[in-house]
Order: sequence, then C-alpha cells, then structure tokens
Amino acid sequence: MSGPVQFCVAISEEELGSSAPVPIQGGLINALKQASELGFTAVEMHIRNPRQLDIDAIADAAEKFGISIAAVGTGLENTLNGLILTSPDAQSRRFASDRYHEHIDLASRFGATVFVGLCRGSSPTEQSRGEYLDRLTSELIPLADYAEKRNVTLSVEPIVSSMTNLLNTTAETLEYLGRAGLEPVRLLLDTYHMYHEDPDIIDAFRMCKGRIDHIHISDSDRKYPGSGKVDFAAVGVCLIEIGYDKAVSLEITPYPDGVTAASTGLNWMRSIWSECRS
Ligand code: LER
Ligand code: MN
Repeated sequence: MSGPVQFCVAISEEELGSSAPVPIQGGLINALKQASELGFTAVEMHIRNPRQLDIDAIADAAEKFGISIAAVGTGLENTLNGLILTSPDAQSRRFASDRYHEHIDLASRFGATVFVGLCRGSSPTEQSRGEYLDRLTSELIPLADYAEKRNVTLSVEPIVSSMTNLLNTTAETLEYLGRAGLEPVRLLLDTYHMYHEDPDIIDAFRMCKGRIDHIHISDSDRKYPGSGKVDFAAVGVCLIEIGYDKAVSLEITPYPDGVTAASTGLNWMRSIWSECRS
C-alpha cells in the first residue's frame, strides 16, 4: 500500500495565457501563497530561465507558506526560448544542456525532479527519428549523472504526437529508458497525453510501476479532471494499487479561471484519493 500522495499544481512566473496548461500564472511567490491557501501541499514550477529567478526568495516563500517544490518544468525553455536537446547543431545542444545543468542546480535546492518534455524537440522526418533519439540519449546520460550526484532525478514525459514525434506512447518511452546509461532516468506520466496515445491508460500506469517520479493530472481536453473523458476514479485505484506515493499535479488550463480550475481539480483529487482508500 502506498503512502499519501502530494497534491500539486503547476505555477509559472510568466503570464502564459488561457491555452497554457498552468492554472496559477504570473508570479511564483504569489502562486506559492495561493496554492498553499487553496490546500495544495506542493507545486511544480514552470521555468523559462533559472537565472532570472530569486531562488532564495522562492525558498523562503515555500517555507513560509508550508508548501514543497516537487518539480521543475522546462517546457517553456522550448516554447519561449527554442531549446532543443536533439538539435543537429552541436552548439545548440550544448546551450540546451548547459541550461539543463542550471535547472538541475535549482531542483537540487528543493529535492525536486526535472522534466524532460518538449525540450527533446522533434525529428524532421520519420527516417531521422533514430538519429534524434540517439542524440537525446547522448545528452541525457551525462545530465542524469550530474543530477544523480545532486540528489535530483530527470523525468522523461511521453508527449502527444501532435506536439512531437519522439516518444509518444508510454510503452515506447519505457522501452527507450531501457537503453544502457538511462537507468537513473525516471518517468513523468501525463493523463492528457496518455489518453490520446496509449491503448489503455491503466495498463500504461501498471507497466511503469516503480519508475514513475511525477504525474500530471489533466483531462482529455486539458482542463480540470472531470471535464473530459479520462476515468480518474480508475486512475486513482490503479495508482494506489501500484504503490505510487509521489506528486499528482494539476497541469491544466486556467478554465474558466485559474483559481476555479485549481480548486475544482483539487476537490476531484481529494475525493478520488479518499474514496479509493476507504
Ligand atoms: C508538459 O508537461 C506537457 O504536458 C506538454 O504538453 C507541454 O505543455
Ligand atoms: Mn505534462
């Protein structure tokens, strides 16, 4: 039987808009306060550039509001800054890798996991997918080693094929992580991507037992759980069954507004976890 999960929510420094799956946007310090007041026990910070942040102020705020920082999200480094770990250009890869070192340093302050999501980029053709995945492996091995020495994990997220053609299903991502040197790398599973790519979400969670470091909760429409087609009651039962005891994090659009989305999602998560346990 697993321990209690942490109820977590995505927050950002930037105003990202209504289509971004981050419910509490526009200032990390204020977001920490708001997330704590809403009843979350953890946050994941979506970071555009670690160097632009006052890390001491963030650490102080997290302590003051009694909330932990479970994860560092790097997707904005791709969507806003164009970072690509698999770029054919060595200098671009170097730049992306250097930035990942900074994210790992930031995460080490909080014992957080660092996501590998959209920064993996996409292969321009089907034929070059293998070459791109090989480059991803070459970048991840030293990063995972650097992270491990700092008590940080890297979590690779399977992502829907409309956003990338590298690692879409949970099964192929798990198989990819079987490559030599990637043993310390973990999984971030997101119910939105799983709904669209996996033949069966529950089977997908089960096959990853013991290797999942973080979970994104998001319905099939990227809104709060209960708004779409994902069977979250079954997800809750499965996560308890496989002993998952880390963060379940709302990575959802701020619909109809951020606070309503976050609190509706939190109520859903609370009811599912308490019902599954009773
Ligand atoms: C990032 O965690 C993610 O799920 C992607 O869809 C980027 O938004
Ligand atoms: Mn996600």
